Amino acid sequence: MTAPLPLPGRSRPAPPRAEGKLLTSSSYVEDPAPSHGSSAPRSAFRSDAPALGLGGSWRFLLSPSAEAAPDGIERDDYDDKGWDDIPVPGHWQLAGHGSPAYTNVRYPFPVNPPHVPSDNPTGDYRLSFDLPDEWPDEPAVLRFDGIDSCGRVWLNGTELGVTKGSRLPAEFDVGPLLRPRGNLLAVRVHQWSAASYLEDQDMWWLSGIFRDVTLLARPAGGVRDFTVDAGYDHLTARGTLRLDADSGVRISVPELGVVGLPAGQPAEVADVTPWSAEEPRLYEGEVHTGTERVPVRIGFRTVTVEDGQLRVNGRRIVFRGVNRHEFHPDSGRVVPREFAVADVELMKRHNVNAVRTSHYPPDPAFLDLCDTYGLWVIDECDLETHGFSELDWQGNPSDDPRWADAYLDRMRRMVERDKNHPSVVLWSLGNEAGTGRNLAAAAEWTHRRDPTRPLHYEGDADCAYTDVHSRMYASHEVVDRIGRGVEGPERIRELPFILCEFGHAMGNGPGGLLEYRELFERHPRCQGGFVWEWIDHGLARQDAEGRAYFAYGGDFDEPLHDGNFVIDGIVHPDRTPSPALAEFAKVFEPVRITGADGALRVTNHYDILSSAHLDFSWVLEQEGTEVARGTLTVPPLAAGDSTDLPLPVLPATGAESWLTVRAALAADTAWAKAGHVVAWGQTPVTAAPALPAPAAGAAPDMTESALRLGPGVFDPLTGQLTALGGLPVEGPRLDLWRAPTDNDRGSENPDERSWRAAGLHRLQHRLVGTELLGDALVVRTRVAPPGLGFGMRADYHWSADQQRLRLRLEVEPEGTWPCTLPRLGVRMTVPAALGRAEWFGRGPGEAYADSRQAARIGRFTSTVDALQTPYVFPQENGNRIDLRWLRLTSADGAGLRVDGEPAFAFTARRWTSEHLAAAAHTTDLEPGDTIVLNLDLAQNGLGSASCGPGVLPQYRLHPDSATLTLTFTPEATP
Ligand code: IPT
Repeated sequence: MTAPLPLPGRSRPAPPRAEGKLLTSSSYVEDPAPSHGSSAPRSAFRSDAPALGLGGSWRFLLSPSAEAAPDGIERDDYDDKGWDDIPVPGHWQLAGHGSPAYTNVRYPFPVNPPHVPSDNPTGDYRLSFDLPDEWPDEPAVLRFDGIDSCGRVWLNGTELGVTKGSRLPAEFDVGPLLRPRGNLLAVRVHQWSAASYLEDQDMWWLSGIFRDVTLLARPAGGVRDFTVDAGYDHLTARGTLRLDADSGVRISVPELGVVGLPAGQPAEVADVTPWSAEEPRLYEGEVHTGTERVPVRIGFRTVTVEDGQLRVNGRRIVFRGVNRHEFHPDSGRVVPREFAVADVELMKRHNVNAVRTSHYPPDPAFLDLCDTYGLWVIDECDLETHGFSELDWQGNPSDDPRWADAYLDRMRRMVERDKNHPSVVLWSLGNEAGTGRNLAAAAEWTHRRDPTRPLHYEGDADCAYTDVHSRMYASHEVVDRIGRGVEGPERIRELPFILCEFGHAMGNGPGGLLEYRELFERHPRCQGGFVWEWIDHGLARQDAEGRAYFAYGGDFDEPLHDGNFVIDGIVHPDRTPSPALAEFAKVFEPVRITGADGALRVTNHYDILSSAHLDFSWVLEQEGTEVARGTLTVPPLAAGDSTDLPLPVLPATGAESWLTVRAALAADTAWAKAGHVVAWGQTPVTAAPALPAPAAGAAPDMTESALRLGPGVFDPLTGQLTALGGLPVEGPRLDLWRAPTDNDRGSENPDERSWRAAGLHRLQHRLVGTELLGDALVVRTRVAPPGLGFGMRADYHWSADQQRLRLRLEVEPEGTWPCTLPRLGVRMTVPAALGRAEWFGRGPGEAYADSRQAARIGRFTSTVDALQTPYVFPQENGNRIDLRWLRLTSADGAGLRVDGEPAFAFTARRWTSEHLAAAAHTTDLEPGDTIVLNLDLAQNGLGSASCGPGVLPQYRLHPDSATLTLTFTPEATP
């Protein structure tokens, strides 16, 4: 007899099952009830009482199911020699055990609540630890900041309880169980539990003890918990400080002259500086008893909803926000502190003023950073049941009484943990969890527990139990209707409105941020929003040749996955900014500098701050080269104010010249040094002089194999340019195609589908004829898709002098075109050696019709390689716009210059659009032996249809007659 084959995914045979008899004690796994055994939730604080971090290397065993996990792991004498080591905090899938899986909406298991797969990967963790010598003989708690998804905990053989609520803390009383030496902590973690039904966020499924584990001494007579309520009355500039805590607990804030203020007794403080995201003034103090002292940082602020507006300290605020998931490309939802700091600093440097903690409370340390640096926070509960939308919301836990306790438990644990953070200005019940009584009950509890903060939940479309109207991905038109008060039921028309998600930043995009800003400025009740989302969740991997790339859904052979929908951040996985972040920073800059009619206008768009902390300076550039600079005296402007100033006295300039005015930090801040530019504006000073006379006069010279015109050599049979002053080239030919972006492909956008249906990716070029018209060569073509009747006449008119070759391309659509065009321009190849670009036009970064605010007029240089934006999922990128001229040169400085009449856009890459479109990862892009150069009149805008509205009408590129004029000049080594 042969041995049975092991079942895939099972490292050991499951124990025999006896009919009708429960063999396991893991029934808690499928219990919708929340944690048990843990103590009442309380504020996350660190006092002067001893604490012992238990992070580090633990012992670990992964079993394929709860049943297959070994018995007795909690016992001292259990032998874990055969186990592995694993870092805590961490996810086991990122430590070589099992693999990550990504789904957006769908649960990766059958929807049969509260049941979960019996193939339920179960990770057993063991740690032995000693107490430090000075550890007091006192009560203590063991604190877990996050276990995904369900953990059963034992200390020294005694079961402490079970915790669910992956991104929420749990504390267990352990005092009497502790030993000075040889404590044994054992934790059994299940990947799936009933709680998984409440944790269906759009992200990787990753399990384990992924946040800190800490042992905290709890001194007798110490501070059990406390709430600091620090309100601010903007009419009197007075703060009110009130401590809620057990009697005997006091608060002292020496800076304010508050000494030993007892709990329950409010104190008025005159002339406090309130806390805001723009000026995050914190007062240091202590909450104390005779036996414990807790350092606290107090920010005075009052959040209200009044007259249909969300106000802080009496001021209307506008969220220029991002949705932030916790993510690191190596460690998943374990975000080391320096990366959280990097996030916050990057945000602040890019004019982000708010964070929605999508869709769960972050590591508590992140909120400390938000307090310190100044970010408005919507703290969102760890709750999402989105997968039920696939079932028409049938069986949604949000309306099922079996889950009532779990909903309350989650909200309580978040609110109690984070209540003392001034940065948290709104609570959010969760995300995409439909509607139902459990949400209503959680809302009611929250309102009662914390009347100082309004409540958010986008799913409550009628705002039956929330305080702000919130939507995701509403189009500009809908936001405008909301702003005008003509959308939706009466109740929501009276409330402030925010876009809890907008500007879906998947791949190249979003387009249309500027037009959202305009709506936030036009309508007082439209109070901004949160771009989706901060960071691409790409996991760092290497291919067979050791080349690094970022993985997304499907890269781990998941049977069910949602591909690259998890790659939708405005920073790449390694936190390098995507062009969208620069666009965000420019669109939402807190000061606006514009020029018109020989004057400058400066407007302060901060919600609170005056402009006094900024220095203004100007630079005059002639054709992108600096000719003069100076400082600009701008009187301090209060928030909302504006001033007009004369232009500085400028020297005369001969070529096209622009004045750039910058507003920079006058002094160092926590997040940037003095000199950091927060805003800028440009105004033209000298218009481009008349173009030099077009290249003409060189007569065509025809031999059998070549037709020469000035520096150009053409194939007489095809009319194609083959060389330019000794440089082998191919093209230029009409090109209408681009490698579709995620937004072109978006489900709500028919663009890519209609483009492919129209055959724009496989156009055929028919030579109609070549003729010599005087000194000009005219190549007439018709470009059209196979199988279809419409097409485009494209006539190339070539003229030249001895140095320059000029192309006037005239296009004329024929027949009925069914769709917009991805791009309109020409494509050519040039030698691979021409790897350096210099241009006068907009830069330095990529820009598209509806995402071009960050690109300024200047002279820029880049290598061709650095022109590429390495979107995790390859797609059209790297477009530079409004070029007056471009030079592509090799290392010796020789190459090619292209002048526009008046301007053009370009991309240059070492592969074609077709290669780009076919690539699934950046490592699929192999440099070819030429550079592919696209010179365009225009491209279609980007929009944000990967999840949201498509390209706004004014940015759509329609087939129309058009002329593109370019002059090519070969350049010798200087
Ligand atoms: C919305 C989700 O809230 C968010 O988590 C993310 O999935 C986003 O979409 C898309 O990336 S829900 C969607 C139905 C609008």
